[in-house]
Parts: sequence; C-alpha cells; structure tokens
Amino acid sequence: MKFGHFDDQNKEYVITSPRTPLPWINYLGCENFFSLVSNTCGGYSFYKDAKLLRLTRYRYNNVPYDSNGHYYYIKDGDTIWNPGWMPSKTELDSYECRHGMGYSVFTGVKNGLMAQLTDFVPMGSTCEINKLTLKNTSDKKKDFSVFSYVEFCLWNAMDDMTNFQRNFSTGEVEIHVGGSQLFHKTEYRERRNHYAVYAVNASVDGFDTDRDSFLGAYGENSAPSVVVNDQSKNSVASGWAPVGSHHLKVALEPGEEKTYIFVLGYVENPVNEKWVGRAEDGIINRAPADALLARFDTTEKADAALAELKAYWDKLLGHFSISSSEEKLDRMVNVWHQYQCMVTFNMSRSASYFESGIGRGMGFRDSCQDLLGFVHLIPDRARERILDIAATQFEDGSAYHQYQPLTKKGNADIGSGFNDDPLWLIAAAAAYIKETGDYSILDESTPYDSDPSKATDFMEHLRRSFNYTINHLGPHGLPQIGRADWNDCLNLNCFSEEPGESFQTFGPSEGPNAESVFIAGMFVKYGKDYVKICRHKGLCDEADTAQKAIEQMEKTVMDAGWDGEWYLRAYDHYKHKIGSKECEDGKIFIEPQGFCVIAEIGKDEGLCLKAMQSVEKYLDTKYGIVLLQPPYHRYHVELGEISSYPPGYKENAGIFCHNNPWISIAETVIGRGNRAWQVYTRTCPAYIEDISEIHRTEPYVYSQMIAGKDAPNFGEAKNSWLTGTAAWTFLDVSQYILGIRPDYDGLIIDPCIPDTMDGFTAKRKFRGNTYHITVRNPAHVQKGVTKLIVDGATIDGNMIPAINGTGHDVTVEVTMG
Ligand code: BGC
Ligand code: IFM
Repeated sequence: MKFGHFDDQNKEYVITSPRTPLPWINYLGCENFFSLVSNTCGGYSFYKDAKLLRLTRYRYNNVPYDSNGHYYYIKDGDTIWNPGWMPSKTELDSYECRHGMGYSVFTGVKNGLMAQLTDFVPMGSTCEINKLTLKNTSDKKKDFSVFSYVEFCLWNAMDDMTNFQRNFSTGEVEIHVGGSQLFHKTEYRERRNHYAVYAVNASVDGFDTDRDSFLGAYGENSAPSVVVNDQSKNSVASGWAPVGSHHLKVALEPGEEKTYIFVLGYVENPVNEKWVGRAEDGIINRAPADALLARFDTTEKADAALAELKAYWDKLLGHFSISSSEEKLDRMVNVWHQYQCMVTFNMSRSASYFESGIGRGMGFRDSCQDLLGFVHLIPDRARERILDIAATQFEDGSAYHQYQPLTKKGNADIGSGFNDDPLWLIAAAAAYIKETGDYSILDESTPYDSDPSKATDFMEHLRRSFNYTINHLGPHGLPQIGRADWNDCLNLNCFSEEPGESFQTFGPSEGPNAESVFIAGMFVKYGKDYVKICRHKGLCDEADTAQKAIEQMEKTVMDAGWDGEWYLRAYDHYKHKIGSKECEDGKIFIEPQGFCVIAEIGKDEGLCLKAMQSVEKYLDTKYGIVLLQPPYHRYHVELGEISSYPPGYKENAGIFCHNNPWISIAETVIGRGNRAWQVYTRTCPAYIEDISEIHRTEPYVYSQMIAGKDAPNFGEAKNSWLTGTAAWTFLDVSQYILGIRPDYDGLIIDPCIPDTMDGFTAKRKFRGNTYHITVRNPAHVQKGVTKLIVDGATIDGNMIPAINGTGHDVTVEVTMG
C-alpha cells in the first residue's frame, strides 16, 4: 500500500494522505539554518547546532506523536483547519504534501478555500520562509482569519526540557508593528548575543507572544482559544513560554488569492553598548533582523529565493545522473540517494525524528562514511569536514567518537576507544583524493584534540590512524576491538571472572583480549589506500612496511579469522569465538563477510565466494540481509548491549541497512551482478514503496534498520534518514554496480550489473570535466569490459586516465562482454 507517489520531473515525493504510518519528514536548509518538517507541518528549526541553538520547541515522545510545529490556522466560520491537517486534524476536502529538494509544499482545501504553504530555507540566509497563499475557490466572498503559530525553544534544547526553575524566567519578547518593511515581528530573546525573529510582511489584526494566552487555560494547540474566539489577545510574554502568533483578517472575492510571507529567523546581536539597556530602542539591535527581513519582504523576492534554491539542487545533482531502463533506479540515483547523502552531511546523526538533536552530534566514523556519499558533490566542504574530523583525533591515533557541530570539539562524555574509528579517516581521505586528485590536503596542519599547539600535517594523522591498529593487536594478531568496532553493541570487554554471572560494567570498556575480524578487513582494505598514498608521497620504505603489515593481517585472518564456511566475527575477552558455528546463537555475522570480501582476503583461495554463499544461505530474507543468525535468544552480559535487544531488532539480527550494501559491493568484487542487484533492490526505498504499510518509514530514503525475520514486526523500519546506509548505497550503486569509480589516476569504468540489463548512460563530473558515458551489454554478461573508447580512441584496460584542464566534455563508450 502506498501513501503517495514520486514526481520525478519535479524531484518530489507527493504524499496524498496526512495519515502516513509515521511522520514522513523533509529537511530544509543546506548551510547553517535548518528545519525538520513533517508531512503534517510538525518539526522544528535550529541554527547550526540542534542541541545548542534550537529556535523552536519540539516535544519528543509526545502523544499524539509529532504535535508541535510551525502551524497556520484558518478560522473560516465555525471551522478551524490547517493546510497540513495537524494540529486541528480537521478533515480536509483535499490534502497534499510535496517534499522536494530543500523545500516542502502543503496544499489543503476546505469549504471552497485553498491554502498552500511553501516552506524552505533560502540559500545564504539564516531563516525559514513560510509562503502562505490563500485562494477563494468558491463562488461567494469569503471573510476568514489566519493565525500563525510557532513556539520558541529557549536555545539549549536539553536545558529547555529540564531546567524549568531557570527557563520559566528567561523569556522576553519585543514586538514591532509596521515599520519600513511593513513587517510584524516578534523577537524572542534571552539576554544573550542572539535572538529569534518571526515576522509577516503585512499589517496584522492582532498578535500573541504568550503561550498560555494563545492556547487558553489548559488549552491545546489543536484548538487554541484565540483561534476559537477569532480574536488575538495581543499578549506580551514575560518568562514562561514565549510564542509567535500573528492574526490576519482576510477577505477574498471568488477566485481571488493573496499571499503572505512569514519569516522565522536567527539573528546575532553582537554585544554592543549602544543597545544594552536603552529602553527607547529596545534592548536588542534590530538592524540585522531588519536586513534579513528586507531580503524577503515581497512574494517576488521569496519566489526568487525558492528558484535559487531549486537551481542550486539542480546543479548539485547534475554532478551524477543516469538513464536506464529502470525507472526506480534512475530516480534513486539521480535524486533521492544523493539528497539523503547531503542530509547526512548536514546532520550526521544529530537531528531526525529518531535522533533528538541533543544526544549524538557528529560521529567520527559516521561522518567519515557519510563523506563517501557526498564528496563528489561538494569536494571543498568535504575537505574541510575531513580536517575537522581529524582535529578530534588524539595523538596516539585514537579519536573522540563524537563531536559537537557548533564547537567542533570532541565529546568527552563519550570519549574514545572505538577501534575502527581511526581507519575510517583513511577511508575518507582516500575517497577525497580519488575524487579530486588533491594531495595537498596531506600537508594541512591539523591539531590533535582540537589543540592547535598539538598539530602535525594531515599525513601524520593518517599514519597514526594506520599504526593505531598495528599497535593494538590482540592474542591472535587480530586488531583489538576496544569498546566496539562498527557494531556499537558488540561490547566484548564487558568481562568478569564469571561470565554471565556478574560483570564489571554494563556498557563498553576496553581490554587487550577481545579482537575484531571486521577491523582486520578494514585494515586490509584501507591499508592498501594508505600504501598508495605513501607511494605517491615518495615514502617507499614506509609503503613497503605497511604493505607487509597488510599481508600479515591477511594471513592472520585466513589462519585465525576463518570459520570454515564464513569469516569469524571476533574473539571475546575470554578468547572465545564470536560468530562461529561453535556458538549457540550468533553463529554468523554480516560485517566481516562484507569487509573481508571487499578487502579480497582469501579471494584466490575461494574464501570470498564461500562467504557470500553463506550470507545468502543463512542471512537472507525477503526484506534484506539480517545482521546475524541465529539471534541471541537470551541476555549475554559478556557481549554487551547486543543481546539486550529482542531477536530481530537493531544489532541483534535486525536488517541493518548499512551493511547490506557492503554485501552488494562484495558481490561485485566476485563478479556476481545479479546477486549484487538483488541485494541493492531489496532494501532500496523506491523498490519497496508498495509495502509502505509494512515498512512504515519514508519511501524515499533509507532507514537505519528493518525488523528482521525473528521479530514479530518483520519488515518494519525504524530510524529513517540519518544512517550510513545513504552513503554506502550510493557508493554501491554508482561505483560498483554501475561501476563508475574514481581512482587515484583516473576514472575506472567497471560495471557489475544484472545480466538482463542492456546497459545505461551516465553523466559524471570528475575533476572539472564532464564524462558522457554509454555502457552497452550486448552479450548480457554480469561483469567485464571488453572495449573502452574515449573521445573516439580505444583505451587498454578500464580506466580513463585523468585529463589535464577542466571544462571538457568527454564521450565514453563502454562495451561489456
Ligand atoms: C545502538 C545504540 C547506540 C548507537 C550509537 C545503535 O545502533 O543500538 O544503543 O547508542 O548505535 O552509536
Ligand atoms: O556503526 C554504528 C553507527 O556508528 C551508529 N549507529 C549504529 C551502527 C551500528 O552499531
């Protein structure tokens, strides 16, 4: 069952019922100001940092779910309704929500009145625009009221939810009616150097800034008393809960329409003596707010800003596009994969409807992996991101696991000890260099622990990342796992003398014994990149030494990390095998199968094929590949968080979407295009749109997890949007299935597609040139390039050497066979 449909022409998902199984959201903002907006106008805004600079309030875990947002009420006779249905929940005569690239449009019709709300964050601004168009579609004159409503958050979202003894006394507002731009503004501020402004470009018939006055005693936002009575109270908030609400009385002749521009903005108010305490001027410096509002004070200016935003996205998505016989593939590759990658660039794991914006900020491993999916779109910002991440590394190569976006400083509460983290930095750096050819990043002076006095060049950061693994080997010569590797919940150092009976701590701790075969796979895969980077720098001895360490690790995996039919997962503190046929539960895990095959460990010996066959045999389901089998049926304290989940959820045998593309990529490594395709399509949003009632999260983006076959709700997804799945799937489909893969010296063309596919065309920007690629598959093979013609000349092999200069259009013809 579907709740909408894709509009490929406009790059939109069109939701046709407000009653989606869960809120289906979109992200507004590409730079510093962001809003989350659901299909019923729920959501909130923040500036740069969802925890520290939150503009509007959201109540998580609320009942009903998703019941605060930026709302517009229409009071038409006795009827109160909202164009996005919530919060009045008045049945609409028609409803539509279009989530597009950085904007959302809600169209509601009720009793011959159409209200269309367009929400977006203009480029280069610190505000959200809500453009509200009202049209009388009846044959009678209509007189009605519009009330706007936002509830301000007192900046620090955590404090806002917990520290009432302070916060109920901090709110102050200033209200300005009229003025040169005809804006009505409510400025919410705290006595600090920034404030929020909420304005409309019209003279108003009333306003409210105090929540209790607006809602009424014991009132709710589904039917605020001000709206019910059709009369604002002109309330002035002092402490308690400041809100912004404008009252507009509107009269429309049949067929007539009117448009209003509402702006919710963030303004810095630099400490400036002129403005402190001068009652006649107000206490804040209004000039920057006036300047912001002046940019959007007419419909034409707002429309131009929306057009600019759309042009920005068209240009961005123009970096990579394809055309094939598969409509769903095209729409995912051309639009939604890349869009989700950009959202993960902006949000990392901070703010979604499943991440509160308060807990996790930027993840070290998460952001490094996200980068794999957006580096081709915004290489300059990717470069900056890599250096920001590296600056949170410690001098021994380990790293803060998370950092705060505003301060860019490591989060000491979480600390370090996740032993895969350092290697992800090499993955990110290698992807950046392959995309751009820019080796100068290696020379950038980069701090440790955000302390400029402890800086080295970035190359040294990579060296310490690589050596961190070598310096932390366990009893079998495999990498120590530390608190956890990619699998946050496999905490093998939760040891005690009596396993299962008592334990040292619940939660991750470090120790020398527990080892990870997954990190071994990463070390081999990204170690090879490190070797290439060393060679490019002329560090031949270092490259040779690193190469030997990699070969040794491959041998170690084959000796101590192979279980007969698949790669082992780990050894625990007691040196017991994890992910082995000898285990009662958790006999086989997905992660080492993916990474050891991607690293080609034991490929010639047949290990890779065998491991992939085992994945298919033991881990496959119709909705994707589960993380492990059998699930842990009872709690194993010595394994940490993993078995605290019931079977089929999250890391305990859920379908973790993130590592499904690892398997798909691994299948391309061994040339099995049909299977790589099957794995790709099984979790791909557009391919499972028809089962939205089962899947439940947005059908245009990935979720972190789908309940596995051992869970009662098999097939139900959770944690949409902020997942490494976005980057990995785009990498899988663009670089491994379609096979257009940047490399150090050029662009590799190496498709591995289903044998039923005739071919495809692609347009790919690479180092300033545009490649127009046609792939033909006349022999219907799964992999193999027999002919590569570049601008009319046949080339040996399957790599197009990078060309000097930019601005060229290059024609590439590829024949598979
Ligand atoms: C785990 C969480 C953990 C999170 C953080 C998740 O997959 O289930 O418990 O806090 O990862 O990285
Ligand atoms: O790898 C992690 C990621 O960093 C956060 N979410 C869960 C994944 C698997 O545990």
